[in-house]
Amino acid sequence: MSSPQHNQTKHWQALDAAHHIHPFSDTAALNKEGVRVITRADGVYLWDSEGKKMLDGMSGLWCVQIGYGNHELAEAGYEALKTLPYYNHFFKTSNPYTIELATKLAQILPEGHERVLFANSGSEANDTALKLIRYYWNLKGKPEKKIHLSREMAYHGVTMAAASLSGLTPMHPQFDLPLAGFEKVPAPYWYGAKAAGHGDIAPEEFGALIAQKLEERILEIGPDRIASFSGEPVQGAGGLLFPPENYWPLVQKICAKYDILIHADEVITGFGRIGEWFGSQSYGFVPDISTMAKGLSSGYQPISAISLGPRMGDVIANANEELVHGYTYSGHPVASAVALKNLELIERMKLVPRVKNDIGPYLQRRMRETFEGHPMVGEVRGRGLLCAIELVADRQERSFYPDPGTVGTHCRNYCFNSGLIMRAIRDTMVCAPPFIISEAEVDELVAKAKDAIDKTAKDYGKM
Ligand code: PXG
Repeated sequence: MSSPQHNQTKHWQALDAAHHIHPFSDTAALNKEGVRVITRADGVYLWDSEGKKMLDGMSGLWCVQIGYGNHELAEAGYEALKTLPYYNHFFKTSNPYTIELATKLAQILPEGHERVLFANSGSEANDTALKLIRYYWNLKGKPEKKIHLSREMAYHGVTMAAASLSGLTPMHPQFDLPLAGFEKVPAPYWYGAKAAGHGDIAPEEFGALIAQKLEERILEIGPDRIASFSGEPVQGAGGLLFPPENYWPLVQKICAKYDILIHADEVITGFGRIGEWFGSQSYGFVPDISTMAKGLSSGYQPISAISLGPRMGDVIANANEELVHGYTYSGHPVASAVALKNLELIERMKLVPRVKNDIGPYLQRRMRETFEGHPMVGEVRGRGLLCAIELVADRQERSFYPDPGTVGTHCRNYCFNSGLIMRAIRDTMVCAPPFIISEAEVDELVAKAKDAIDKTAKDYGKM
């Protein structure tokens, strides 16, 4: 450690500026402004190095399901660190934490998902999933099935393949992506349908239309060339896009018709976020392969997993040859121990039914009644503990502000100042609080969001 100086925060900011490049940040601009140094967390709250307390409406980056400061999780990690801080699974070896975690996952995963592989992040899990999909088709004697379909505004991570799979276009030009073989189809973003020229279309009609666009694209490319369709059950970083109820069942039918594997990216929707263990269960479809991270360990350790349904699982497990893939830290014992304890705690504390029947509906009701008729709010949408508030230029026309992100950032700054962390995605304010949030804390979140949105509306002449 460098020696602390009179102003500890300024000292840290200077060192951070000199030596640390941040993800998804304009380095020069950030260095000029100075980072906020987060020093401590407990429950749903964070504290920075200046002692400012903030309600974390985002569970970090959509991941701290169980809330901060859980001692049982800390102790599970400490025990594993003392007992077996590291060993791998390459040399015909395994460890009890990872074996038990894989078994626990098989119990809670969608039916037929009996086998899992481990990795260390959502991006790695998605990269692995794409490799396994390619391998599956090679084993099946269909090597021409190589194209991966995914959706506009999808976020699947940042590795070469996961970024190629992502449909948020700003992620591509800096790195000459997407790679060849990645094709996009439209997203089932109903609120944006009018602005996109679909008129006053009803949600179910729109769900059917967007599913039909998928089928049209499959026929254009040729089903024999398509390996997989990837999708987040609810698109997260793309703006919390909840598909109409008929969308996923239709997608499942279309993929079955053309023999295309379905990959569910459950990195945000997994582990109870929208009221079932997995988002595919909430939306009534069964994936061939699922990827998960974040809530698997409540973010306490970096760990992710890839689960295989019967179709892929049987073929890959019975290939009778070496699977030439795996990371040094696949199934890390400490991360596995923490993830296992996390799943046990989520179960013991009945957090998934709490999100579904209790605190989730409470948040949704409070948000809707608070923003009903608000002059700047086009729509409040959500499910479980995911909620989005769409800030719009004209509610009747459902039209957006011309420079997407400006109003959102303006509002987010008000949130920060009042001690509430919410994300702004374009001009949509989103929250995804920890599952242990109390009703009083939901009230605080909603009141602070209302205050920030009112102030923004005033600044933009809406109130
Ligand atoms: N899939 C989904 C659906 C995600 O949300 C990833 C994959 C990649 O996971 P890793 O662990 O590689 O980051 C994610 C990650 C944001 C934000 O600003 C969202 C994510 C990550 C960083 C920022 O909303 N999601």
